Amino acid sequence: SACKLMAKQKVALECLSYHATASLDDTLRLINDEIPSVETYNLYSFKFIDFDLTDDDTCRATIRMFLQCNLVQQFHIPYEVLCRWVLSVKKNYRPVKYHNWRHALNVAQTMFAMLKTGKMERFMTDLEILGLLVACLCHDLDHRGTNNAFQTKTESPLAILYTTSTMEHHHFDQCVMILNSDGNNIFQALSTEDYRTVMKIVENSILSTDLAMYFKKKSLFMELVENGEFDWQSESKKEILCGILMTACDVGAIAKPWEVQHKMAKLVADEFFDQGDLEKLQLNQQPMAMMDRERKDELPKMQVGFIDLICLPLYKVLSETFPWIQPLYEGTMENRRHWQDLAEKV
Ligand code: 5BB
Ligand code: ZN
Repeated sequence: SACKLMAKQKVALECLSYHATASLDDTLRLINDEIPSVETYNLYSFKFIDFDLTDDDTCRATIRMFLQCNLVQQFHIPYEVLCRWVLSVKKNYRPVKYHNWRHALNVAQTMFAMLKTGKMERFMTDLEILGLLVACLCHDLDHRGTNNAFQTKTESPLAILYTTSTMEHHHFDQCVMILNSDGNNIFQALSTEDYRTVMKIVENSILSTDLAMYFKKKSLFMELVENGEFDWQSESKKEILCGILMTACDVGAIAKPWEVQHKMAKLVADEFFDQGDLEKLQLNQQPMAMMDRERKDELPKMQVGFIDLICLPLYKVLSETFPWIQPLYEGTMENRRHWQDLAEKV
């Protein structure tokens, strides 16, 4: 329709001024860098922390995960293209408080730890591993620090373009745009069939990070588990499994050691409060509790709610099916105790 076309052009115009891929200088610098070991960055651990890493380190850690999964050799990814792509992805995250490049890296690292330490690798083909890592790194591209409801309320061009899973569709769009930029296509050597398959995995996985999708996927997953499913090979079951894993990684901060979780929750809250301020100022609306600075005392209680409603049920069913990911469940339980203690003090 004319409306959608207008919206599309507005989004495209806005992206034209913002989007850029990595410079040759930065790419050459990364190519010539030595890539430290998995152990140097603690990449196998569910307790990985990015706080002490420099921006250069975050790129090297990303490359290390691709090398460690043997994806560069397996899919003939030219090393120069991989380096440029990582830098381009990083560049297309905005400096918002939580949904920034560091969050994308953390989600990808949690996926890496799930595949390796959590032994989920055995249920995945190499192509699926490639798709999942790419999806994790790209799943919040160009996030503006505001959620889907905000896009709808403000009638942003993005909300006109995509009425459901608005931001997630945009994250996938950005992912495709980067891949289609000169010298950035890490999938360039794939056969037509593999290319189609990996793009489908990336799309499904990114769209699955919409919380609205999660509740549907979780009940489908539970059904399969209750029916004693042990064969995850069919395409539809893989789709559900990948979607569930994406959510498990997306909320991975909730399972980190307490000091880290505490800091991360503050960042999430700060981003929510910024949206709340916009709602007050731009829309003259009273924001929901979660986004209202005046109600920051309720944070511990809300974290307990988030843990009970989303995180614990998810990690519980996952670790019952795949026992090696139990550390995520344990870590979340531990943090629940801390948040509950704080909630009782208010
Ligand atoms: C989440 C769903 N939302 C529509 C309403 C509020 N809830 S909530 O009550 O579970 C909630 C979650 C309330 C407050 C929260 O944070 C206060 C700082 C959170 C929360 N969400 N806490 C976190 O530590 C994290 Br991480 C998140 C995730 C934020 C991004 C949402 C992406 C969900 C992917 C499945
Ligand atoms: Zn995310």
